[in-house]
Amino acid sequence: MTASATRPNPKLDYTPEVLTALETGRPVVALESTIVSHGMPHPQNVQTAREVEELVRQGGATPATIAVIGGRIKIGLSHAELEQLGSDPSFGKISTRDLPYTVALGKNGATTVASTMRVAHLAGVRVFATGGTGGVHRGAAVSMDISADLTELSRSQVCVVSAGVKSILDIGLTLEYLETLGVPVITFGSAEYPAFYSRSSGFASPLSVETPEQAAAVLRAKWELCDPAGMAGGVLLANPIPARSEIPAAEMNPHIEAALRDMDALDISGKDTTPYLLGRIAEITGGRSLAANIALVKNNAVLAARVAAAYAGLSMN
Ligand code: PSU
Ligand code: MN
Repeated sequence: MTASATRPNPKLDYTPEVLTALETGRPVVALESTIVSHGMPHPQNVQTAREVEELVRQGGATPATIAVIGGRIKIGLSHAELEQLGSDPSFGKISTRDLPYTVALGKNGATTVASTMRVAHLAGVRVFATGGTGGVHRGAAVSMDISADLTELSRSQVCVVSAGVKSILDIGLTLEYLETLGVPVITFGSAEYPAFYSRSSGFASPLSVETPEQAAAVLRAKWELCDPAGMAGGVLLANPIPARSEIPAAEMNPHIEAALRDMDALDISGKDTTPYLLGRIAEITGGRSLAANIALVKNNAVLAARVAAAYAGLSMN
């Protein structure tokens, strides 16, 4: 049996460990960088990013944190680059639309779920762990604020492991929109779609699996059977926060409502919405939401490593 190797894309900068893993068909897990630059305060952000990378390694996969530095697209970051990402304010939040500009003008950028998916696809990395994805914002019927993360899920061949979407978004409309886009939404070990800080959202998950092997089999069926060459699209694998770390929805919802009111009063909109709300909710909850956020990201990294390992095993025959 020979593992199916991926040839490196000459336009991307790989760390040696990621390059070796891809060339030998070993499992790799992509990690995003907006969560580091805009999702958590320094220094917990860099500390968490390092611990997440270590958990991926312990799970038998190679971590590839993705960012743009000086216009170069990085697949895997050095220790120093990760520290720079977490502390240097020149790393703007860049979504898919911003990638060409950031590359062409030689700038720094922290990639969102959408742009990390696009880059992972270009690099041949099929599994990606994050905290939460973007979605359809509350009031989107007027603001039209729907995250490009959803569009990209319908384009790039990547499995995104997330803890669901938080109720700063309209969870029901987010699930509707993903159905329209043809994106499989699968919850790991639960019939209910999770709400990031809380295991429960009140919405049934469209699909569910019980093992990483089942998730990997869905990826193979999607990409090798149902999406023949030329067609694309990802899979959203939702992973409920561990029970010991969750903040129940009934407790969380008033805090989220308060943060949304504060945001309206400050007239914040567009790409600043999600970073503002994450920061404000951490303030309101006295850091409890941050602890939950860190716990769920780690939990997602562990599952992503298991899925990547199972998928690499399936691709070997
Ligand atoms: N949700 C989180 N933490 C995050 C984000 C979302 O719980 O850090 C970040 C991710 O990078 C995601 C982005 O891709 O916010 C979505 O932003 P927008 O809603 O502007 O598309
Ligand atoms: Mn938006």
